[in-house]
Amino acid sequence: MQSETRKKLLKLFAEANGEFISGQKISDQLGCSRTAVWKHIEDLRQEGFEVEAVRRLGYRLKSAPDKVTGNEIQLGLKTKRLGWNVYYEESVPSTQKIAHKLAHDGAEEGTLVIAEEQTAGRGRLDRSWHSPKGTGIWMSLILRPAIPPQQAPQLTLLAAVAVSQGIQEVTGLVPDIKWPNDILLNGKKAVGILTELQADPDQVHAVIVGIGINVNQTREHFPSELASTATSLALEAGKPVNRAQLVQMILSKFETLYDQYLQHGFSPIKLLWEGYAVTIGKEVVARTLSGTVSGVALGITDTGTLKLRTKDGDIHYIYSADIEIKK
Ligand code: BT5
Repeated sequence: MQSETRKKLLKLFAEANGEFISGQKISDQLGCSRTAVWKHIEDLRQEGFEVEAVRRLGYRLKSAPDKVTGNEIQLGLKTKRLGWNVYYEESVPSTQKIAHKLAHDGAEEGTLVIAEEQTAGRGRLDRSWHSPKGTGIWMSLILRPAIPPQQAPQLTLLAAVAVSQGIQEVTGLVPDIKWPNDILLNGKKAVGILTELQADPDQVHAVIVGIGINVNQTREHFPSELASTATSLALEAGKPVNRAQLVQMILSKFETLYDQYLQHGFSPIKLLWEGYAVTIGKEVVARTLSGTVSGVALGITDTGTLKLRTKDGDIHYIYSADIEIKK
């Protein structure tokens, strides 16, 4: 994780917007020696940042590598709490697993675990999540809301809105949300969300929001079983998308929505969610662990549960399922 000094340096570079900052100014603002500043700059260079150093002018950040390291995410990050503790790895089995351990060991709210590649990425019910190297965003965010466990599914919906808003802002694409956790572009899955809990029966200790986003995959990246069902932002937008910038935008949107949620409850989030939802009003088949129900999706309740009306007029409340949209 990054030191406070590193975070300050990244803030300075972000504010300078590609212009030079004098070495003296940096060392004053960081409260450390010119030699220490130089060491931080060398670290950034090692990571692939291009920093130009010119006598008398100082340092200028010319470019950042196309990675999702803590340094890249924090360079220009606009949030107050989310994403200021980043745990980054090139390759991990699953960011979710690491986030669980960090949360268990007391990691603060807003801690983000992110990797270039997952070798054992997970979906719901232990299904696998395809996470090839350097192409997508594979991340897990730790939250600590004071809510009872029954309300945690609302955070999956909140996450879906945050990711949709982030995608829309950065790429101009308008995503669809399929209840509860899929984000689709042109009917194909581009994002999956997995929300897991550490909780007592009456109190949540930590929520681990796992978010997988297909960003820069080409068709060839997808294995044959996903070829017709999955897509990436780059495929839909017709151009590559900067992953670190998208993570920053999603964290900003997430923080705003999360603050609203903590202050005013789920209603404002529900409205926004409905704006992106494709499931509502459609004929759907809901496959749950206890059986299959077909009917019209009427909407979601105030707790985020899906309300279905069958042909016989019976109302079913679905807490968790895979949804197939018929028409
Ligand atoms: C999900 O599960 O959609 C939740 C995915 C969460 C992934 C993130 S990545 C960061 C964090 N760390 C993890 O280990 N996981 C989280 P579910 O609704 O069960 O969908 C899983 C199904 O989606 C699979 O059975 C495949 O059919 C399909 N799938 C797998 N990889 C995909 C991909 N990259 N893009 C689109 N669909 C995929």
